[in-house]
Amino acid sequence: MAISRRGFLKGVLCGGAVAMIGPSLLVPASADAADEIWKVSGSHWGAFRARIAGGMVMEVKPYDLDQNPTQMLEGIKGLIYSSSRIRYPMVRYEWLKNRDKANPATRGDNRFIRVTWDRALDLFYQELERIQTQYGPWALHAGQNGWRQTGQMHSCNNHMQRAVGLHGYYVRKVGDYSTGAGQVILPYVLGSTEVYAQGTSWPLIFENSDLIVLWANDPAKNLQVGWNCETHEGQGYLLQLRDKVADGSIKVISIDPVKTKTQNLLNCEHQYVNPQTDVALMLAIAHTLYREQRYDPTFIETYTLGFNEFLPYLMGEGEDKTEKSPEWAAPICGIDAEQIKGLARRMAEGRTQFMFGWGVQRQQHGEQPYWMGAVLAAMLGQIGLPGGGISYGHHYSSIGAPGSGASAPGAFPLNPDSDDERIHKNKDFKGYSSTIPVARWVDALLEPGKKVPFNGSTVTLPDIKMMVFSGCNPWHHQQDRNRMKRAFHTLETVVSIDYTWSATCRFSDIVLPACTQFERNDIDVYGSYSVRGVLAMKKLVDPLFQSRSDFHIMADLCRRFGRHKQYTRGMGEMAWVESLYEECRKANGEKFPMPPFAQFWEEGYVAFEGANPFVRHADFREDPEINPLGTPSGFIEIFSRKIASYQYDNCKGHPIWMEKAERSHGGPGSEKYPLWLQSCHPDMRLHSQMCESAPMRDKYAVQGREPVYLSAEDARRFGIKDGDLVRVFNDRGQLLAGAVISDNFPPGVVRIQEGAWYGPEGAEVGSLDTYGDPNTLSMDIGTSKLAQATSANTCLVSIEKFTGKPPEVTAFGGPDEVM
Ligand code: PGD
Ligand code: PGD
Ligand code: 6MO
Repeated sequence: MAISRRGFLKGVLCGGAVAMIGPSLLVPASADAADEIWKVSGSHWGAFRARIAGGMVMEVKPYDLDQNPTQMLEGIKGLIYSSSRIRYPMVRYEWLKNRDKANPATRGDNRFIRVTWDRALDLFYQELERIQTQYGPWALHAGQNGWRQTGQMHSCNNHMQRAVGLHGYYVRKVGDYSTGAGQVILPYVLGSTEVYAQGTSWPLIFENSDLIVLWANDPAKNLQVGWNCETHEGQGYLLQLRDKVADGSIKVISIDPVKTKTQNLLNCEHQYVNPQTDVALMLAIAHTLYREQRYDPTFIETYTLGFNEFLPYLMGEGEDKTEKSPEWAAPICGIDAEQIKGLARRMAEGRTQFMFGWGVQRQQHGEQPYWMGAVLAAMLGQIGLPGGGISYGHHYSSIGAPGSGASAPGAFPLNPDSDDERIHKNKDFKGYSSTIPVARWVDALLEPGKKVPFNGSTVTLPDIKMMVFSGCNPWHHQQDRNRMKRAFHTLETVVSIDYTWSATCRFSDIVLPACTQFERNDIDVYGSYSVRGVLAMKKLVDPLFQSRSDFHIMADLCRRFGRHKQYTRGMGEMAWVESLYEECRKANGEKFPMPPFAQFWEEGYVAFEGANPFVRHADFREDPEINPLGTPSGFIEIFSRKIASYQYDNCKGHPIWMEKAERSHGGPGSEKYPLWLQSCHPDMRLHSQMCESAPMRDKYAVQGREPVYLSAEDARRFGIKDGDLVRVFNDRGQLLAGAVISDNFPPGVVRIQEGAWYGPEGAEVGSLDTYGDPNTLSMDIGTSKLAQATSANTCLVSIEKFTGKPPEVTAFGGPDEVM
C-alpha cells in the first residue's frame, strides 16, 4: 500500500498553508510552562537566545552582542520543525528491491521505505565494501562538501569524510563553488587566493578612502551569514558607510546590472553594466587611464610585471588589432563612452578602494574580471595603501572587521589519524585522478575517463559508481538539473546524510536522518575572521524523531568495520567539545586567557579583547623584496608566463575580453532567449537552508513558488503581471515561479535566487520544476581550462505567463512512503 507522506501531513498539520510539524506531535505529554528556560547558541545567522519550553524551541531572539541581527533568525524555528524533516532512516524502494541492478531511471521517483538504523547502516557499510572490492577507490566519490551547520565539533563534512576515509580511499574535490575561478587565478596574479583573506580594516577605509567601488558586490545582503557564528560587524560598518555617503565624505559606486540591496541601503550611485561584460568596461577604463596618463607608472615599474606585454592588446597593437577604447566598449557593456571616461577619471582622482563580490566570477571566463580588476588597481597605484587597492572579500563573514589576533577552536578532524587505520589501503586509482575540480563531477559521471585540462595539469575523470553526501546539497548547488538526472542514471548507489528532505535526498538510495545543530552540544568561534570570542553552543532540544548527530551516525558506521575507537579516539560528544576548547585555550596562552572548560560552559562565552587594524598588501608595498607576493616572480603579474605556457584558448597570458556562450543584450543566444538569469545568493536563506522553513518562505513566496524578479518593461513585453505564475524556460529545462516586478531590475535581466528547492513533477528528464530552482536552467560548463569552476551566471532564459492548472509544489514535505 502506498501512502503519500504529504497527504498524511496535510491531515495532521494545523492550518492548510502552514507546513510545520504541529506542536502536538512534538511536545511531551508532561510539558509544563514552568520548565521554560532561555539558552544561548550560535549559527551561520548569528548568535541567539532561544526560549525552550516543554522540550520545544518556542522563540528565538538575537544575542545581546549582536548589534545588527538578521531577519533570518526568524526562520530557525521553522527549520527545526519543518514538515520536511527526515524522521527515520529510509531507503529508496526500487533500490532496496534490486540494489545496484535497480532501474536507474527510477532514481528521483520519491518512493522510499522506512528501515531501522541498524539496517540502514548495514546497507551503507555493505555498499562501501562492495565498491572498494568490486571496483576500487576511484569508484567512490565522498569529497563534495558545503555549508554544514555551524559548530566545530559536529562539522558534518568532516565526520562523513573521516568515517568513509577510515574504510578506504575515495575521490576528493579541489576548489569550491563560491570562488572557484577567483581562487585559481589570483595566486598567479597577486600571489594568494585573496578571496578568503582578511581585508583592509573598515575604520582605515573610512579614514582614507575617497571612493569605494562595489563591483558586483551586495554586502548588505551577503553579510547576513557567516561561515562560523556571525557577529554582523560587517553590517555595522555598512551603516557607518551609509552616514559617510550621506555627508559626502565618501563616495560609493555600485557597478552591477541591478540596483542591489546595498545600493538601496547606502543610497549610493549606481553604474549599470550589461551582464557579463565587466572586462570590456575595465579594459576601457584602463585605456582611458593610459591614454590620459592618469595611471601610476612608478607603481607599475616597482611592483608589477608584464605591463608591456599587456599594453599592445589594450592599445590595438596586438593580434586582434582592436583598441580597447571606451568607444569600443560602449556597445558591449551598454555604457556611454564619455561615461566610461568619467569613471576612469574619478577612480584616478583620489584614494579608491575596489571591493569585488564573487558573483561575477561564477560565470564563463570568470577568471578574467578578477585579473583585470587587479590590473586596474595596479594602474591606480594604490595597492597596499589604507583605503586603496583591491579586495575580494569585504562582503563575506565580516572580513574587514579588525581581528582580535586570538586563535579560534579547531574542528573535529577530517582525515583518519594515520593512513594505516584504513580498512582498505588500496590507493590505486587505475590512472583516474583521485582529486577533481569541484564542479566537474557530473562530467565524470557522464564521461568517465575523459581527460580534462585544469590549472596547468590534466585531470582524468574517474568512473564513479557511488557517491556519499553530507552537509551539502548538490541538487541545489550543481548546475543543470536535467543533465544531472541523466548523470545520476550511471550511479549504482547514492547515500545522503541530512536533517531535511532536500532534493539530494530524494535522488539518493539510502537517506540517514541527522539532527540539526540545535539538537547537539558544540563550540564555535564568534566571528570567522575577527575572532571576537568562543561561544558555547548548548543543545536546545533533544534530536527530533529518530535523528542522530553526525558523530553518532558515523561512529556507528565505523563500528561495522572495527574502526569505532579510531574514529572517536575513545571520546564522546562533550569530551570532544572540551578537548577542542582546551586546545584553543593552550594556543591562546597568557595572551588571551581563557577560563577552565567547566566555567566557560557554565558562562557560555569567553571574549577576546583587542582589534588590530590591518592593511592588505601593506607589507608588500613597503618592501617587495623582503615581502614578495606568492606569484612566480614575487610581483603583481599583469602578464603571467606560467598561464601563457599552458596555451589555453580561454585563459591567455594576460586578461582579455571574450564573448560568452550565452549573453543577453544582443550577445550570443539572446535572439532565442532574451533574458539573462542571474541566480545570486538569497536574501532570506542560506542557499537551500531555510527554504523548508515555512514562516520564512511565507515572507517571499508567490503563489507558493520561488519569486522571479523582473522589470516592468519585460513584464509588459511578455504579458506578465505582478503576482502571476510564470514558466521560465530554455533548452535545458523549465520551472514555475511567481513574478515580482521590481524597479531594481533593468530590462533583459531577471533573478531567481539560488537555493530554491528543486521540486520536479516527476523523475523523468525534462519534467517541470514546480517550485523554481534556477539550476534547472543554468549551464554546466567550466569557467575555462584554468579553473574549471562553475559558470552558473552564464544563462539565458525566456518567460511566459503560466496558463492551465498549476501543479502541486512537490519540493517540500519529504517522499511518498511505500509500506
Ligand atoms: P546548502 O543549501 O547550504 O548548499 O551549496 P551547498 O551544498 O553548501 O546545503 C547544505 C546541506 O547540508 C543542506 O541540505 C543542509 O540541510 C545540510 N546540512 C546542514 N547542516 C548539516 C549537518 O549538521 N549535518 C548534515 N548531515 N547535514 C547538514 C552551496 C553552493 O551553491 C555555494 S557555496 C555557492 S557559492 C554556489 N552558488 C550558486 C549560485 O550563485 N548560483 C547557482 N545557480 N548555483 C549556485 N550553487 C552553489
Ligand atoms: P551574489 O549575491 O551571488 O553574491 O557572494 P557573491 O558576491 O557571489 O552576487 C553579488 C552581485 O553580483 C549581485 O548583486 C549580482 O547582481 C552581481 N553580478 C552578477 N553577475 C554580474 C556581472 O556580470 N557583472 C556585474 N557587475 N555584477 C554581476 C556570495 C557569498 O555570499 C557566498 S559564495 C556564500 S556561500 C554566502 N551565501 C549567502 C547566502 O546564501 N545568503 C545570504 N543572505 N548571504 C550569503 N552570503 C555569502
Ligand atoms: Mo559560496
